[in-house]
Amino acid sequence: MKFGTLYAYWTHDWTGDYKHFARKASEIGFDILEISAGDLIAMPEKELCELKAISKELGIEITSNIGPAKKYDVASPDKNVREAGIKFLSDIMEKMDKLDSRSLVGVMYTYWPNDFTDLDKEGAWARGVESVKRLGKVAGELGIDYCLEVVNRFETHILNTAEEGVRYCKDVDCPSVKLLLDTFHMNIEEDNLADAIRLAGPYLAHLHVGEGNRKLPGTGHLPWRDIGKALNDIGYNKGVVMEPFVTMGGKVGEDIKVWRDLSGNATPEKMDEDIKKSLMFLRDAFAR
Ligand SMILES: [Mn+2]
Repeated sequence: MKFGTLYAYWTHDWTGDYKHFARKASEIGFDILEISAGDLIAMPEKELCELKAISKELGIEITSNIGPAKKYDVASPDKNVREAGIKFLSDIMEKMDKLDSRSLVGVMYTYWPNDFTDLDKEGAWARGVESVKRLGKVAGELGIDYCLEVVNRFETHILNTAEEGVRYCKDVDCPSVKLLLDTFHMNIEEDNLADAIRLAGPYLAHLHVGEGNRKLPGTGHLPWRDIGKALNDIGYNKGVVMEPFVTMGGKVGEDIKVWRDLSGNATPEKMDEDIKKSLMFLRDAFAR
């Protein structure tokens, strides 16, 4: 398994200096830095090349995360919106190819967060499947894993459990279309986290990790050794990426709903120490 973190642990904006965060992630001992895929669209060629060069030099893999805006909803009842979404996500994958980022992860079967004004789940499912079939083809041609994130009921009504995720992947029926499970969402929706991972089996191609309150793994009550055992049972060898959200402020704090400090008022130095400790804990808990 390869271990990583989302850059947003260190910032309050859904963007940032990824070269800086790649260096930071590497210093702490990570294998992966996860960035905002939406940023790649406007990123000049030169910057893409520089980020690619630095990540290669550091031995850091870049994964790309997206929660598409409603205007790019590939499951929208409006055909023009669906087409705009397919173009947007295809353009992102072209940029990812230049960056040599081979995993697109997130809610790329609809938009995020859902506003729950249209609750036609069946319709959104069927339209999304048709769009994702086309996107999966683009992903396959570029050698990208297109990992659909299963999220909790407060963020979408379409995919809330691993069982739904597997059913959706089977409907799409495209080898590049896989699943992303996230322990924070699973803690809300699944009966048993380890069983959900076993159910996802070969469809699982990315894992987000965080405690039930999105604090660093190892600081709360989630059954990390059981999760690790399930991952080893299915022969999981892909990304395990933390998404810790522990400080208030900015668009990140607002979107993630961080209304209090969860870091223990940590200094920047302590934040780095804490994430390093969590990484060591996870590597141990997930060891075979
Ligand atoms: Mn996630």
